[in-house]
Amino acid sequence: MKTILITGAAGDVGSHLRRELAGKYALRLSDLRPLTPAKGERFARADISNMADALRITRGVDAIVHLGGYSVEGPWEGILSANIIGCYNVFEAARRNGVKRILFATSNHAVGFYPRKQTIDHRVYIKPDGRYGVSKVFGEAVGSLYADKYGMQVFNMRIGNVNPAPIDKRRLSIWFSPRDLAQLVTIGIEHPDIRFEIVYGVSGNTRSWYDNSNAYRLGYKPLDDSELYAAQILAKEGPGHATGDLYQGGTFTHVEAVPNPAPLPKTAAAANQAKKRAAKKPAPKPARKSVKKTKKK
Ligand code: 15L
Repeated sequence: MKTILITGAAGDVGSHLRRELAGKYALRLSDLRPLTPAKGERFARADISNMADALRITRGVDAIVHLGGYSVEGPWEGILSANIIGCYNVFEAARRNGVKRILFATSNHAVGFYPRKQTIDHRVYIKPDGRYGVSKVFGEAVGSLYADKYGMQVFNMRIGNVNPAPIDKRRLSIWFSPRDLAQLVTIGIEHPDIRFEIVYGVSGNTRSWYDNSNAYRLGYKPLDDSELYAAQILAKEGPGHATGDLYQGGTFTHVEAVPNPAPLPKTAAAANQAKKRAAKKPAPKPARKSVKKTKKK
């Protein structure tokens, strides 16, 4: 039985994946948050922005499903440490530990600024819709480098929205059911010819704005289609947003117009408060300059 490391295992996607893959693989789990492992799982708490932790968790595994990091738009400090430094550390630690295969959970937000009326495939130029999207593009780029330079086998899944059922109109186009997620991940782990691939992590949705032919070429046959839920979802859909509704990334394309949805990490929040307090202090009065009077002619 293969041993698979899932980073970010305590998150939503990780929880669905653990349930779906139970018994199929020996699961090693890691997360910054605590987690109680089920039978057949092993858990190691780790901060992937720390290379020593990344080296510790990637030792002795056959493949890594890298889900760890920020999963929404958020403050740059958090994204930098978890999604940029953390992602680099996971790839580099895998290389040093001789782990050949990485499945990287990239996101629809790596290409979220494509308009909804356009169908895109795995070859389109990147169009991130926020700092989170940029961090996913970074991960795809690191994967490309490690595939070309070190012969690693990298499977990038631009994941839509993993949920037992789609939750709104936009998600009808990007819904990814847990069992389809498990099927795609299994292809990423088992397919003999993976070098560097980009696929869309979505179910076989009628309203999809992706041409997912690359996933189908590798054997993916999604079992679910969000259309089953469409009437019910559309009936309760709210008024929408002028910008968000134009683009595939939805709210991620305008999220800065509203309060930031992700809380700052404690240290960064404290630093910000200190800055605000310093900014409020009245500035010292400038020294009075002697102004020479010019004679009126
Ligand atoms: C993502 O990339 C996020 O990880 C997930 O939380 C959802 O927000 C999803 O995209 C989405 O676009 O719905």
